Amino acid sequence: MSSHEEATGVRPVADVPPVHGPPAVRLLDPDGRIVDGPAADELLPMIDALDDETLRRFHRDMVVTRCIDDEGANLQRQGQLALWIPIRGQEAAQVGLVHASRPQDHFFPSYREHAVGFARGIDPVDIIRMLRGVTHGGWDPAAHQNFHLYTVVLGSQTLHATGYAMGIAFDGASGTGDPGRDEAVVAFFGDGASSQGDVSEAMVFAASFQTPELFFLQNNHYAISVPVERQSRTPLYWRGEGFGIPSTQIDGNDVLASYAVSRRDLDAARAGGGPRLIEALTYRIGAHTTSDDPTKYRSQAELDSWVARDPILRFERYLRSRGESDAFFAEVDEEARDLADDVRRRTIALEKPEIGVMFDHVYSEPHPRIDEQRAWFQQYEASFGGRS
Ligand SMILES: Cc1ncc(C[n+]2csc(CCOP(=O)(O)OP(=O)(O)O)c2C)c(N)n1
Repeated sequence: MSSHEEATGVRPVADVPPVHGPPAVRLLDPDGRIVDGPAADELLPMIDALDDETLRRFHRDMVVTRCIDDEGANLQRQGQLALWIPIRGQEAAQVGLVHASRPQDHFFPSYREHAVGFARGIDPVDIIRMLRGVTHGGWDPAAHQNFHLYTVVLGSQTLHATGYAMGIAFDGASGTGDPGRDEAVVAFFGDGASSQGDVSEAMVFAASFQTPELFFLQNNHYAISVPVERQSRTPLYWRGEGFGIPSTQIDGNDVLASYAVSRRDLDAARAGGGPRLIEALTYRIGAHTTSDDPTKYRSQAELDSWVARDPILRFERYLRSRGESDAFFAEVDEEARDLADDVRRRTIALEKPEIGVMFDHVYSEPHPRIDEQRAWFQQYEASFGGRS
């Protein structure tokens, strides 16, 4: 009996055929050493072209995300947030991708893309605001570095992303030959979401209309408690190939692999080469959300094996081998701590929205029915005497 079967009583899918295909692209091994090989020949020149400051930035963005992520979980435990969605373990996949993008690219996240947001320059409190329930949405991507609203309905954002990418193609805003202007779209989704019909539909349209788009699949091995083996009998990146979308599997805990493959694929998509898919093999170290208990469906041994492949430690080893000092790592840790403290202070200071604000943008013009509903709601809230 496997550990998963023992923990859940669910039998794993039987007779999964052996998987063939190239190994996942990896440029950095868990000890932080550059890996040689065919992928390296193609991709390492992109890494060699990065200056020290950019490499430091990769580390900083991962550490800041982790620190704010821990703070988010603490805030939830203290009753300050309704929910938190931990990202620990997935920092490298996301940070590498962000640094491979251009400011004009649009991101359509799911709900665990905190590192994408933070590395892109989103104020963490804007994300926390949603999880504290003090906003009814109304997110303007143009005011948020082209980072669209978090999406909880699994896979639906891949359709939004593909529609947006089709718009870019129809407007002639990609493939112009000017990389400074050409735009692309990134659609984020997970291994569980890959079972949603929406994702297949999005890939059909993307392939048919050759959208300037990157499907970024973070395979963190679980859809809440369901292991990836139950979602697919083949590696997930084969799905993309089946739709005619060139697809690559990467070691998602290697920030350099994520950067280089994303850079290659986004450049190709922006230049008019059609959609691409990346499957980043990674692991959600924490719970699915703060409402979940992963010890019910994962073994300690499995968890330990992934903790040993921690993406931040791996990159820190690499930076140290290049001569980065203790002082640098201490400085980043302190900066991350300060930012997390600031996020905590500002979260607790967030005010409740005014009663009735949810009625404001239902119609562009005044509407008697809405006025009636607003008045009823205000009266209802008032009946609690300020205790609601
Ligand atoms: C359409 C839909 N069905 C079911 C759910 C409930 N649900 C929320 S998260 C989740 C698992 C998603 O797993 P995955 O796509 O691998 O993303 P991860 O949470 O691992 O990042 C499910 C089934 C939902 N939010 N939307």
